[in-house]
Amino acid sequence: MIKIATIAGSDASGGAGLEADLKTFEEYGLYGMAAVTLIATMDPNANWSHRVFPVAEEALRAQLETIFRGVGPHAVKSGMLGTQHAVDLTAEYIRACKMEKYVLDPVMVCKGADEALNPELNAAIAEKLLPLAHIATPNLFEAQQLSGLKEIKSLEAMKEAARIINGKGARHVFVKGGSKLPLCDKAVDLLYDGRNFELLEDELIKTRWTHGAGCTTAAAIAAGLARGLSVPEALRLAKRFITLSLKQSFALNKWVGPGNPSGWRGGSLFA
Ligand code: PXL
Repeated sequence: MIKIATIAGSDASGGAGLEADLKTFEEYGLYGMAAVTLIATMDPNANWSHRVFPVAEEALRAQLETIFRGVGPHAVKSGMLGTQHAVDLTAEYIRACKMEKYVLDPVMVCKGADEALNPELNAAIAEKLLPLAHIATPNLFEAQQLSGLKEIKSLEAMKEAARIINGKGARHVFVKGGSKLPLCDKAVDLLYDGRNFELLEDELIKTRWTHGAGCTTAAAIAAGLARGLSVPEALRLAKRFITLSLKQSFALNKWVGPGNPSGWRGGSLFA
């Protein structure tokens, strides 16, 4: 059995965070494990506003010890870390266990909460985690934060950001333009491997319900690497996976809706 782990926040609503990661790992036929960095809740009595409850350093270290030294995953993905100690511990275990297949999803925002979660953590993510990442998967906002560029509204700017982020240590940079690139009728993402750019395009799924799409994409990339795919192969498969997931997205309530990681199956056991 191929084993894979996520170091991420728990999204109590189930669409993003480690819940999205574990669902995705399952779809890829892998054995998934999770180290919880924080618990994110959303308040139905306050317009779905988010609260974040960090997990204490000792409890996170104990989880990483279980996963890395107790089991030994083939690949690891990190998502929302939320605290300085979570950044430090992630770096410590990835480095000490020589984890090659590490996908860094530098989560800085939640959809529906536009402001950066912990601006002071972004520098720590760049400094401590980018140099360890086999692939970093920033969206446009995160690429802007990590590169220091003022705005990213074109393919040229995405390329420039990818170059800068590669220069900070990430071996591959996957900038997720997704639906956010202006004047574009495709979902466009960009891979840079330090030498060449590859543009990945797929159909643009027009839906409001995209909660967890970033988490799911990064989890699918890590899952592809765990299964032995090359980086370009893993990215292409992940992109197909998220497109099919978004085709079956749905509303949880009036505020939020996730994609469906089982969308690729095109049906249901109970159909
Ligand atoms: O989608 C970003 C994200 C990541 N991780 C957790 C979250 C969210 C957004 O809600 O709750 C735990």
